Amino acid sequence: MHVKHLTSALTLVATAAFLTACGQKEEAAAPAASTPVAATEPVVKIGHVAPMSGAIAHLGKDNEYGARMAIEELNAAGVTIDGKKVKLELLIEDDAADPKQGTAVAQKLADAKVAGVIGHLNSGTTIPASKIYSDAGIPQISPSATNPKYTRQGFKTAFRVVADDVHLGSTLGKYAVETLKVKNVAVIDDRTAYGQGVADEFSKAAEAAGAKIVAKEFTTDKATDFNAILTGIKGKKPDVVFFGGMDAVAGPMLKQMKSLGIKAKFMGGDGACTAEMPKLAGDAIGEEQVFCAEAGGVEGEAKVGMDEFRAKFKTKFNADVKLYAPYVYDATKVLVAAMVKANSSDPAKYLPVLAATTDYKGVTGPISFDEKGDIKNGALTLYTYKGGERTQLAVIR
Ligand code: ABU
Repeated sequence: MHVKHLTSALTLVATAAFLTACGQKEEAAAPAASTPVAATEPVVKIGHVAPMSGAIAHLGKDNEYGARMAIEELNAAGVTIDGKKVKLELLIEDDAADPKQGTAVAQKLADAKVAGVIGHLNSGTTIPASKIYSDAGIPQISPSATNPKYTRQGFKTAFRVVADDVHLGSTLGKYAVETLKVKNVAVIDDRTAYGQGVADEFSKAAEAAGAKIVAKEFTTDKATDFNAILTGIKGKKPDVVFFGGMDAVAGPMLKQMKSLGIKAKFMGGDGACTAEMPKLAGDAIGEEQVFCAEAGGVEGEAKVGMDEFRAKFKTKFNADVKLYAPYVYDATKVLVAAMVKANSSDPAKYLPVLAATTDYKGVTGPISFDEKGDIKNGALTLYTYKGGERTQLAVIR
């Protein structure tokens, strides 16, 4: 078992006698020496990593809430492994969306002998951290990292419950040309593993569908001034600007597009497809001007579970789901379901059971993993923004 037994309470009569001898009063009655002290529940530690500081801390918090909700529900319902009721404990770490900090906290979690890890949020941290978890034999499920490389390194410990950037970028590129009828495309990325990857996939698909890439620019995930890039792009008269990056950069970019008088549509991958975008872009987010896709989704009857999750989330945290909280919630529950099924929280024992997960019924839809650890038959949800709200257009498989 990969569980840690907490030491029993050490409220001994001898201690009480010592305190009394020293003239101190006992604050609480100590049990008699002969009273059997109930052993505390074994603890199963699960790591959660996301940026809890920096520009996308709001998305890290969203992910953390998803994990907390799952852990609290599981503990309340009771989780039994190997005949013992266990207590799940969430170890929350901040990687600040920084690859170096990502590997440092991954090592910290490996040293703490966590049974599994949910995270990281960003591809740029998830990929380097995955080597550390693989070396330590610790299963890792990313609920949001979409760069394909994550699950293509041959690590048996790496899983993901969302579609990847190949799926995202190619679907958005095709949609831009075939549905939005754009001809001239400008592409900007933030030089992160995610941003550059999704922008490249978008460009390939848009070109293959007949569009012309009239500008290709890059910035960083910390930039705030895009005037030079956008001024150059304006001269090329694109029908759409695609941005590979996160909402914290996309929002100000949209504001600067508006002040420069660029009337092009704006597209982004999942990182720029958050409920926070209207807040970040303000009135620069035009009606049906912005199009993006989340790397998962459900519709029809299957949407009931997702809607219930969103309502529960709102009540519990007094906040709306921003992006990937439901996927974090499902990832956490899938991880624990594998431990229960394997009757062990020892990674070596439950890892094969996790890999064999088939049609787990999550709020984000059914979850099964392919041989790489990717979700099978992953969906995408296309969105636009109307009346200051993210509005669903379609779920695509
Ligand atoms: N998938 C968008 C945000 C996370 C990432 O892949 O970097």
